[in-house]
Amino acid sequence: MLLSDPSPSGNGGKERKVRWRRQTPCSQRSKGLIHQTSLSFCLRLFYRYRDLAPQLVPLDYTDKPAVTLPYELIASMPELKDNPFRQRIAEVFSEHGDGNMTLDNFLDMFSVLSEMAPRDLKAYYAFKIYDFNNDDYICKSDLEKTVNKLTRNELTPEEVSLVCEKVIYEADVDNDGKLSLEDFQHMIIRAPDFLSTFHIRI
Ligand SMILES: [Ca+2]
Ligand SMILES: [Ca+2]
Repeated sequence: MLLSDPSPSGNGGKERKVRWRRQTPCSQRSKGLIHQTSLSFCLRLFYRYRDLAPQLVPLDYTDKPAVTLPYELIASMPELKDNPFRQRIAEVFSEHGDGNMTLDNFLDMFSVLSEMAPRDLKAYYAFKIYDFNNDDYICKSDLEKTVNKLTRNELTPEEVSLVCEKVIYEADVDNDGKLSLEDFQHMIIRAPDFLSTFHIRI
């Protein structure tokens, strides 16, 4: 059964994680992530997934049923419904980028969001979540959306613009005016708030 299937450690350096995410099929990715968590955690997640739509999600996953739950159900979970990034989070972890989730997607998502996930892994996904236009860089407009969500629209546009310029000025190590994953990883060491919305206890 998927949930109890042990797998070799998917741990490794940052580069290895990125390649692994891009090239490995979803089910294997999940096993790699799940390996870093406990079986009871995975079972709890499975039942949470199933509780969202018991009529759609079977108890037996031996034959990997093709079940996908709509974003609206995922976003209604108490752990996500007040998170300003819930839609981006669901999009990034969903198979087709639409926020609808298979069980594998769901397990991936909460494994990365859990407090057990390594900071590098969280940072990698935070980067993807903040990269609203999916071009592998966080530019000023991505950052403005991010800061608006992080501050729940409490700053004026001028203040947001100033914050973003300062962040880019300080974090843009290679001076190309936008943040690469490497720039971003440098930044969150000094500004850990950028990871704060990605710790979810479930
Ligand atoms: Ca971008
Ligand atoms: Ca840069």
